[in-house]
Amino acid sequence: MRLDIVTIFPDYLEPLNVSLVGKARARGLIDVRVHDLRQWTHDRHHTVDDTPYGGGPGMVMKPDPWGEALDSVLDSGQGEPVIVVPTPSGRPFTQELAVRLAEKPWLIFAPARYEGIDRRVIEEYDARPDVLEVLEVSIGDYVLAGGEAPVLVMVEAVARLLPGVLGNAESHRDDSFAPGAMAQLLEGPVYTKPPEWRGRAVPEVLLSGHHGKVARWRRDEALARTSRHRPELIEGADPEIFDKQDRAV
Ligand code: 6GU
Repeated sequence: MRLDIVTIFPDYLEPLNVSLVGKARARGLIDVRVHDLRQWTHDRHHTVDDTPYGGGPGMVMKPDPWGEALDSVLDSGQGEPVIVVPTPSGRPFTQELAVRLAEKPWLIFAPARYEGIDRRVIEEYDARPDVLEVLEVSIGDYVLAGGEAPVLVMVEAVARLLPGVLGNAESHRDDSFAPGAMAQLLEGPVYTKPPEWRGRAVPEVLLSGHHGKVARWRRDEALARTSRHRPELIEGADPEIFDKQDRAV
């Protein structure tokens, strides 16, 4: 998979050299290219923002640098990319969207600072549905200073789904929010050695070697955790899912 990121803070994307994503890059599984938006400015001050039409606080990112940047990145590759524009007013970033993006050969991220990008830029690229897709995406109901941290979040969520990136192909089967057996439930607690720590014992069932009992215990813990932290996930779920799980464990 190829990932292009256009930003005024290339250093903000340095964490993409570390850990899971860094290793996937080193192994050639993903091709990440970070670009400085200011290379597509032509004035002495490398201006990327200006005051908003209609007044109001803050600054808006100018259309010209973004248009030149996106044209240049688009010209540098082939195939039909998805342009992801992080914004708190976007559609929610979910595991389902991460799975869909992980199936694409090429993602272009356009994180903005200030109050956002001049609307005409999104319209310009959204008007080319035959060759690309534009998705405005939010990572949650809170406001960040810019889209760079959301890009780190989305790239990690997508990268770990790519073939060969995780050591164990089963690792994301039981993820909270993964489709399948544990769909709609949050993951319960986990334990490792020693069997007793500061007087606290590991739940006995986990030491029993009884796979059926372990599976049922994990399911019950996941249900309890979900009703405590995310009751709406259970209320909104199809009860058939839980019946199916009952028969499975
Ligand atoms: Cl994608 N951007 C910004 N600036 N704030 C956010 C966000 C994105 N998602 C949640 N808050």
